Amino acid sequence: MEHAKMYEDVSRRLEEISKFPKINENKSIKSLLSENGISRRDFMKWVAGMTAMLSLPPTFTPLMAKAAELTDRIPVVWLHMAECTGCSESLLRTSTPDIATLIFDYISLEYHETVMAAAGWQAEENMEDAIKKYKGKYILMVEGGIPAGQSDFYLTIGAHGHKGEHNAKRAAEDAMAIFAIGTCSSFGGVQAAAPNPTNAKPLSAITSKPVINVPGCPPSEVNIVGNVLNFILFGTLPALDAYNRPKWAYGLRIHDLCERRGHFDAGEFVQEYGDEYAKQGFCLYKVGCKGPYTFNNCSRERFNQHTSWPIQAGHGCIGCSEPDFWDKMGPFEEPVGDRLFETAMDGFGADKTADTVGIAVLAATGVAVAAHASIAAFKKPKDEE
Ligand code: FSX
Ligand code: SF4
Ligand code: F3S
Repeated sequence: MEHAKMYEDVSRRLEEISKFPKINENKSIKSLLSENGISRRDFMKWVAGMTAMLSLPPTFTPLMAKAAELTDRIPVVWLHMAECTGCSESLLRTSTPDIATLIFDYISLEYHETVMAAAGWQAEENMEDAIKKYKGKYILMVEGGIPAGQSDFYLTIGAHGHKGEHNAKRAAEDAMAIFAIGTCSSFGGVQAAAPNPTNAKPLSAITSKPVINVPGCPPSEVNIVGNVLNFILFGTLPALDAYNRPKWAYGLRIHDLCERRGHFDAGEFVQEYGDEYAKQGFCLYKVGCKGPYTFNNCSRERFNQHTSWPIQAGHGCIGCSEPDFWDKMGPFEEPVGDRLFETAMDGFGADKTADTVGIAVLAATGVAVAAHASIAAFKKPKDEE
């Protein structure tokens, strides 16, 4: 779509959303940010970063600012299934909450099982109330794989002892948009690893509504909040890859923008953890880095207010945002050799080029990106199931 037309459509949409009632009458995102010492200047800097992250032109920055301020009209219902709560923890437990965390904290107040005060009957009532009050107007975020084992007892929740699957289906029915947060909810994750004793499934397997996957174990806070902003701006599904991941976040491999990439191309590898080359920050490919097979933006966005990420900290990427990573990416500290992957790279690994640098590397990279692009173009998301 032409930018001017898109700008107009988005402005109109934001105008509509600004008529929605606020989640909390006494607070707005604006007041929340100033209470937390975040200046307008810091906010606009953050907004400009989010605009670039979503691959929008800089002229969209004022619209993005408005969208961020309007997050206080969009309630979130956040459910937990089978998982470690790492997705919530990574967002909520930062020592100095940044803008993404504050916004998220605010919009998830409506119903978030980790942070709400209610328990037992009261908690169940709160969920039912939120679903009724905001019917068709809330974003559902689900963290965790959904056990669908032969027995009902793999995941029972709350005073009625409902199955997790029951609650997820119920909340999905009336949601305006659905996000599977984390690899567990997107693909099953660790608990779906062989032999998958609880028959854990991705969220997309239990609802016929579209589910946007935001994988990563955990995903970064910017990817979570970026999806909310994208939804507020456009109200439609973003461009998705073969695994229903938004392309603005998962369109490139970790390897494509890795700070150690120069060492990979120069054939400079850490041979074992703690060696001289590790101290020099050489490439971690030979100690198992799965960055060449993994589509995510950690190398660009990092974690904890952009301070660091696995490879910067000295360990290879373990491929945590890919389907079945637990079974397919292991052993995590060994290279994959010539094993074929069912990732978007479909077997075009970097393995053959790790020792033969130069033109071969460039060719392999071209192949990888092309392979990803063509899968994304030809496979419809539902074909993956
Ligand atoms: Fe944990 Fe979330 Fe991993 Fe899963 O993250 S960080 S096991 S993706 O569902 O809590
Ligand atoms: Fe970075 Fe890993 Fe690629 Fe090396 S193999 S450049 S450490 S992503
Ligand atoms: Fe996961 Fe690799 Fe990023 S392990 S957090 S996708 S660097």
